Amino acid sequence: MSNSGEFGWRQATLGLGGNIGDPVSAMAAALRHLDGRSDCRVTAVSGLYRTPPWGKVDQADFYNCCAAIETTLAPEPLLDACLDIEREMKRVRIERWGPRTIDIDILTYDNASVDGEHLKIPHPRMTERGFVLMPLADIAPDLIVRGISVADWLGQSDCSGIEVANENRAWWRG
Ligand code: PH2
Ligand code: MG
Ligand code: MG
Repeated sequence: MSNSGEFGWRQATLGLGGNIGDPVSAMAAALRHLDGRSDCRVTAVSGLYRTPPWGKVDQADFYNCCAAIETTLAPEPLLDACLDIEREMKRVRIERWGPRTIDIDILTYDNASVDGEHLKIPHPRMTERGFVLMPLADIAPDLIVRGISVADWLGQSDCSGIEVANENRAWWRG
């Protein structure tokens, strides 16, 4: 990724998803919003995937994507920025792993390990979820997470039912 030596700018990856209303528009708006902040820039966005619900299966299919960003925000303020955007998109969340308009998760932040009550990095379940690994491998196949590359994690994950909904990486620019 570019500019890794530029003072103050850190590399992070995000996972986005949703399955209520118009999640594709919500994810696109969220990415444009992040890119518009002076302390964040979106450097790569994956294709768009349609994914079967994971965890709680009796709900609508999700749309998922991943993004690489550069940010001067520390992990906690970056999470706050993501949660602010979720609130702005009027996120509805009734239950854990249940339906939602938009979810923005921090997957990785440089090589940092964070083990806070509200924020764990790398995302604790990212390496077992095809709906994260498939889009993440579009933009960061060589990224090492818990000692293994994203491409290798993907090779050992279950991606059944996941479909490419839009392979044009500019889908979010609108
Ligand atoms: N998010 C969840 C729970 N289950 N399933 C899919 N396919 N995609 C998601 O983004 C997702 C999920 C909780 O964050
Ligand atoms: Mg979340
Ligand atoms: Mg999530």
